[in-house]
Amino acid sequence: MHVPKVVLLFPSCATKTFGNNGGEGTSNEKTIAPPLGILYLAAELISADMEVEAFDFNAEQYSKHKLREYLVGASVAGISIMSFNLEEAHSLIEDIRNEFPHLPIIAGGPDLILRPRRIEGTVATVCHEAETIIVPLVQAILQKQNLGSIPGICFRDADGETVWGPEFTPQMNLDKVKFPRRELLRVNKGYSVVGKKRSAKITSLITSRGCPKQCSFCAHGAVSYRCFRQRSTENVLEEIRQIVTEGYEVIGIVDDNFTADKKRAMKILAGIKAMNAKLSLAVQGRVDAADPELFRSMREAGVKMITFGLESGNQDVLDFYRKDTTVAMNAAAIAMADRAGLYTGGIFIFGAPFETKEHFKKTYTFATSLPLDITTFWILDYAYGSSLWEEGVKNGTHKRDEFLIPAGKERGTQLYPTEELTDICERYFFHYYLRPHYWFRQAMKFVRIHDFYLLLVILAGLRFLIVRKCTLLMEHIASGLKGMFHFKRRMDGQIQSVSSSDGATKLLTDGRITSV
Ligand code: B12
Ligand code: SF4
Repeated sequence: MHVPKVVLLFPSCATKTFGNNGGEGTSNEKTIAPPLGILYLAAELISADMEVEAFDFNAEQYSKHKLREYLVGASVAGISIMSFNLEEAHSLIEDIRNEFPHLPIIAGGPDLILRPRRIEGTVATVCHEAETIIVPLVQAILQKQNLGSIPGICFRDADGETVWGPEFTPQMNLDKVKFPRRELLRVNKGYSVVGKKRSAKITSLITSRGCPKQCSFCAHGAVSYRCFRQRSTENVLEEIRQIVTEGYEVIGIVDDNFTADKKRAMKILAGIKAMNAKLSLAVQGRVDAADPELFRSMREAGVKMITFGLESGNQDVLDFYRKDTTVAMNAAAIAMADRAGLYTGGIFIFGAPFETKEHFKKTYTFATSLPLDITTFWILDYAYGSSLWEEGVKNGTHKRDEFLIPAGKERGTQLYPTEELTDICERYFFHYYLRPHYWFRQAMKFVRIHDFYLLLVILAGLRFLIVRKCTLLMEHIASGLKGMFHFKRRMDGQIQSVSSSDGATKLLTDGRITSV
């Protein structure tokens, strides 16, 4: 009997962002978590007796040669799309169509949940969580049936019109969803927080979908049907037992808000502790859930690191983001987590419309006053699906088809231009880590909690800083060389003069360079 093979592909993401390496593979840098979405779908397809292969081009370098090799014998190809890999997804579809013109392609992913539409080159586009959709869809494609009865999808009919399937109802009981098939990714060992060679076997886990809060900059609600769904403790623990059996040593719990329900979180943590499995975990939490007992259970269960979205050291900014938190809560949560022996991460955002340099400085000073082990400063983005983005559309600062717009004076959303905000974030980032006090505190913490994981993360952070600083330095030198001939432009955009580095300005006629 012929067993159909479905090949699921996660395109590379050329924009180097947190957690991906511009599609260059794990050997140069690090990709920190596997794409769970396609692994969830793989579980459904396998249980319907199909063969599945899954590849993550964020973790291994993309090439057409590999694509050809991976797609041999495939009956259907599936592409996962985030807004950030949209361009790469389109070119991947084009490559598949060139190499395998008759292979049906389907697409889905967060970008399509946020912006439902048909993707050119596909036989069907899924605009929802697809666990209940994927099997009937693939079967219908293989049997050449009409796709019109499959909910949550769109496709092009014989007349070239886009047709939508019936309305989709999301799965409310997440315990019914099969566990993701992590073993399918060939690059399993490549996912790491500290680089490939020294890496432990790492994976991610999602115990709930959505978040009960509604911070104004956050798009999580929009990808999760604006509802908060939690898996039962037993169901989560069963998956963790499976993860342990598969030999994983590190789990990143990637829930939008793992600490939303403290009691449930504590039950899961107690269950992990009881497994005695020598796991290291990383979680994200909200400061309003801070509680010595919760943090102690985390530590006992093997949680090494907790990251908080602190956003700001200014109350007016926190209120603007509708965080429902205070600066004092931020400070208390970090101190508490640190005391519990957890490795602490804090994320700050710069760029609320009224934020001045005084605000930024206050946030930076606040950050340096906290026992934070990892701190990042990001520029505020107006992300599609967030309420800030919606308000921006209404106010005319951006259009509906713009999905991720950094704050900036250019758009009237900030007092300073985007580039200046980016520079401020970068400057504060380096200042933060170049303080002797920071390194002294890290050494003291290492002595206190005596955890080699901490040492590895610190070394990785140090390596990142050095590499980043060297890259910036090289860029600076390169732009300095270019700057030896500095072009001045007239208001109308024509080149008016060019000045050499010795300061002598050679005038130009008619906008052309006459002599240099
Ligand atoms: C874990 C996580 C990460 C991890 C791992 C990413 C990865 N490789 O998957 C890390 C930390 C690396 C990460 C990084 C980033 N992430 Co992230 N991440 C998440 C998070 C919290 C969970 C993802 C997850 O596992 N979801 C659970 C699975 C089941 O859902 P899913 O992936 O959407 O898959 C379902 C459907 O989309 C669909 N589907 C998916 N693929 C396919 C394919 C086919 C063929 C079909 C039919 C259907 C289908 O079916 C799946 C099952 O239901 C989500 C938020 C969320 N709640 O989903 C954000 C999210 C995916 N990330 C997001 C962002 C913005 C980023 C970053 C750009 C952040 C940054 N600025 O650095 C980077 C980009 C990384 C990259 N490589 O492109 C956004 C994407 C928004 C968008 N417009 O696309 C999300 C939605 C959060 C948000 N709302 O802002 N992220
Ligand atoms: S920022 Fe965090 S707490 Fe706020 S809505 Fe998003 S996921 Fe929830």
